[in-house]
Amino acid sequence: MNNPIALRGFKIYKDFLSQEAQEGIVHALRGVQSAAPLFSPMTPYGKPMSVRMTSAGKYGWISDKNGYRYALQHPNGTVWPDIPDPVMNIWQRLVDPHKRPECCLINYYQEGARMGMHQDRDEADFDWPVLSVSLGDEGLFRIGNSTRGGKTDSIWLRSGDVVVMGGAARLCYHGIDRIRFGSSTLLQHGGRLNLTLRVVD
Ligand code: MD6
Ligand code: FE
Repeated sequence: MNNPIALRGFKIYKDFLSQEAQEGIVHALRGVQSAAPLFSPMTPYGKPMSVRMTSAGKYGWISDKNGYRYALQHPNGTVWPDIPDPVMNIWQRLVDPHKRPECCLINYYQEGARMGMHQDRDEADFDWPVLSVSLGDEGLFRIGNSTRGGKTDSIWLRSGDVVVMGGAARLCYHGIDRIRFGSSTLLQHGGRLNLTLRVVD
């Protein structure tokens, strides 16, 4: 395993996943998405997000007119499918072999999609990191500070890269400015998938 790059306290493991490992995860995610289809969340301000989402695990992350929160059910009323083993395995290797994350949020970026600067703070215990896996097209990841604004640094996340946001970085603002649509052939219809694993309770 290569040593991670440290950027503002984020640990970035470039090329963590082999091509075969990436393909295995994409295959497993097709099963997740058939049980829990991607949907377009509405922000509490009534604007649709450009990213489509679904989740696996005990909880899924949802957003609608009532706000952002973790929910036990997909908007279609079904419980979320299990987090696929090859995804859980990454957490066990990089974070903790025993404590399991309770949510795998799946974000899909079609051409033109982006994610504004945000903190991940809907979880109960910020001592657990958030781990993210990038698949498909490259995304320009921007990292800021624990309060909004100020200087930022950016890095392109490529397919197979894994990021761990923990410690002092756990509440840093971050986002995806843009993707390079068509830069990867991993996904059948192009675009970018980002998985984030979280301990929720
Ligand atoms: C993305 N990532 O890469 C968005 N959050 O599409 C995140 O929002 C994120 O990469 C928490 C920890 C790592 C991340
Ligand atoms: Fe995030």
